[in-house]
Amino acid sequence: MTRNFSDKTKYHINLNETYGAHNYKPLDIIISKGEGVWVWDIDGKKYLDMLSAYSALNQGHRHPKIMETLFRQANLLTLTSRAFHNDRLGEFCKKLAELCEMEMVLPMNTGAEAVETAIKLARKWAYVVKKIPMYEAKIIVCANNFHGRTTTIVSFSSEEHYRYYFGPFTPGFKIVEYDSIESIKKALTPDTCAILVEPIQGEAGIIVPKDGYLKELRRICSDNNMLLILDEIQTGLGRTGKLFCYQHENIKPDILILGKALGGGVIPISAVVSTGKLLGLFTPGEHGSTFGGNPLACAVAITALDVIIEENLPQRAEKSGSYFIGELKKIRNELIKEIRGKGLLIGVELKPEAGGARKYCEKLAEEGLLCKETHENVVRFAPPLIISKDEIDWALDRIKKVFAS
Ligand code: PXG
Repeated sequence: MTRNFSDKTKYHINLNETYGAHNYKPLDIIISKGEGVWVWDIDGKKYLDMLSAYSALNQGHRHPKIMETLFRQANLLTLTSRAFHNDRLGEFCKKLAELCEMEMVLPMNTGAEAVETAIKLARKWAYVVKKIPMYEAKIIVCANNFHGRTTTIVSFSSEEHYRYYFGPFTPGFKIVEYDSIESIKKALTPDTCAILVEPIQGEAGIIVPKDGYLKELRRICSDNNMLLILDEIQTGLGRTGKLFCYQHENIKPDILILGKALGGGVIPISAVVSTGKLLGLFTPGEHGSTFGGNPLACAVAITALDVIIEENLPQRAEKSGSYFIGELKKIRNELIKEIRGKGLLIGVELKPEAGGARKYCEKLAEEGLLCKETHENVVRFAPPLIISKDEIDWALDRIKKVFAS
């Protein structure tokens, strides 16, 4: 960025770069406080958070109700491991299962862990129920997917940069084109046990498939005795204007993967949600995690879910999102290639001549708006779902200024 850094900012950037591994390239802002849709840097400059930690902050920063639960539970019990029961786990699983209109929940910590869990579950189902010969099960995934960073997950990434040095890779995945039913049909074999897909591809640049895609996926899975696994880690919990993105097409997955905003922007918690028949396939010892289902995270997640429902966050995302996209589309700038999204998951794709989205994000940050480029040419706007119309207008003034210059 072009601005002059304060000594405090320089000190922290230097510290982070000296002692922290360089696996990220963050904007040069040291954030030290957050509240609602706003964050402040260490010099007191205020910014509107238009990234929401990649949709982990749907409820906003430090939501008072979530914070109250955090403190109350922290004063009672934080961790037991799963060697014992705790008095928050069951309530959390019940609440989440009922919200999803499913039956059972397996809690983990991070998104990638939940994806790994879903993969293990689909494979066990393949051998025990579908009777695919041992270790022959295949899972169909889509090009340009993003499901996390573990070695198995990067094994089926199509992004060279995510996987190049990290082989040998886990076999058993087939990559097909996203938003193409034809390419799935061509990839089907008797050994295929599941399709794992994002209802909207977030990291690929907010790629919204054609209407009917999920419905077709559902049909293919049902017709071919395969599981539909939806990774709603980024699209779920209100982000796209429905509680879950699959509700736009009135379908249900066999396995639903959630993370991010499940922890209310406060604590990591993820979950695999499914039927009793499926999740019941795991027997003691086959899967687990020290922190998975810990009472602190479960208590926070219960309130995080309550906030989403009580404050009508899906409906608000729908309304604010249509307004926001509508206003963005009024911006006249020939470097903008496309504006797309659903609810408050919005991407502005720039033409290659624009010279990359990063510099726009840097200019927006100077104006007090935090967002992040995804891939080379897409600026993502994904504020907390609690954002008001006034705050969107505040953002639009700045976005217009940057895109007009
Ligand atoms: N699935 C989807 C659709 C995601 O967007 C994950 C899985 C993995 O979740 P965890 O909690 O393991 O990160 C994501 C994560 C990053 C990064 O810094 C991750 C995401 C988005 C942007 C950056 O690795 N999404």
